[in-house]
Amino acid sequence: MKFATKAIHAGQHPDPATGAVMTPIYQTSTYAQAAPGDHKGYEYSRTHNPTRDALQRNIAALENGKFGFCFASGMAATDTLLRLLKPGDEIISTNDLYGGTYRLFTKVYEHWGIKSNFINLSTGQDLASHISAKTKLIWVETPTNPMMQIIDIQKVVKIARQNNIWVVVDNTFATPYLQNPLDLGADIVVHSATKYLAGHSDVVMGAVVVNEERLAEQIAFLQNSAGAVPGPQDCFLALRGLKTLPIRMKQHCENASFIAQHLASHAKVDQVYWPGLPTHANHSVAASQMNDFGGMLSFTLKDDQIQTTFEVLKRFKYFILAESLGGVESLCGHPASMTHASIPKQERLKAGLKDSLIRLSVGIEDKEDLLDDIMQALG
Ligand code: P1T
Repeated sequence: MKFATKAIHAGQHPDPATGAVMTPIYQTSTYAQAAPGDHKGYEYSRTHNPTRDALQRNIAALENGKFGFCFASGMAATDTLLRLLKPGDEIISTNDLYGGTYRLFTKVYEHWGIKSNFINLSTGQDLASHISAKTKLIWVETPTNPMMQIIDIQKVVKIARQNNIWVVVDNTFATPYLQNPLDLGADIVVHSATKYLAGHSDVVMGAVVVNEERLAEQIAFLQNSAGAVPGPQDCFLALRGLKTLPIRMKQHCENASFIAQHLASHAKVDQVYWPGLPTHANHSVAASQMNDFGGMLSFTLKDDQIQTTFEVLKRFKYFILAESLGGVESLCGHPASMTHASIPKQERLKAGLKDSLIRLSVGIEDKEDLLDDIMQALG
């Protein structure tokens, strides 16, 4: 089955009870048993729910994986994966990543004896020298949020394999339409399904996909034991959103490309970070491991004063100033004070996250309208 067919059909079949073509919302917490243990495969909805099962199968198929798991948020998915570790274990991650992930690694898990090292994985140079016997997991975000660094997944996997370390790839920005980390050797793919997968800014959800059966058993155990599962209504919305993932992503990419090129020649713009630009530091890696370059881009202003940046952000009309990304509508954000405020300024600056950085989630509206909006906002 090819990608667009999988997006619509994988993991789903007409409802056995009624023939309903769309997977019903099984809004139930529990299931009748004829005798103790004599049931139809469903006992309690924290463990299994038919709407969630269909969604999990669908996301697994899109990621070319065998086992999918959904969670109540992207952070709940990440939290569940970190429970695979033990006190004393260490994580290596990128020096540019979603602020909430950084916060969970540093402010929550360090208390439990799990240390994280944040290094620039996009240069491909430093990784081996940071690995120790304690390193159990390498956490890759690519493209990174919000600097759009690209990390060579196969290069990371090669070093990790030599050292028996799990590689997790947060595939939120790329989606399985653009990038398939499991095919590149990663052990685990994680998503904020809140974003492109669900696609309409109406659901908060996370997802994990793996191929290895033992790892799947551990994650299933944690999903059920810790219990951060999404409700069936949200699973239905995500399933519906996924059906249009390929056509949405095509348009996101086309619109972002158009905008990135115009921003790159704008007199008030300093740097444009979009991996599809030939000037992007990791463009060739992006071109080899992604099918296109995505709908997220960031840029800095030549005038680096925070006040100037805020004035630009206030002038946007179609781009709504809001956290999050990946919906059909365009959003703009100020990472330094919004999504990445939990990262200390000196750490942010190491990755180039300046006060004048504006992040755009380019939606699928008419691209000329979007460009007009940016031009008037820049003044
Ligand atoms: O928001 P939640 O569904 O819990 O997902 C967390 C998360 C994980 N990984 C990446 C790459 C993310 O971007 C996010 C959430 N990010 C935002 C809310 C944001 O505006 O960047």
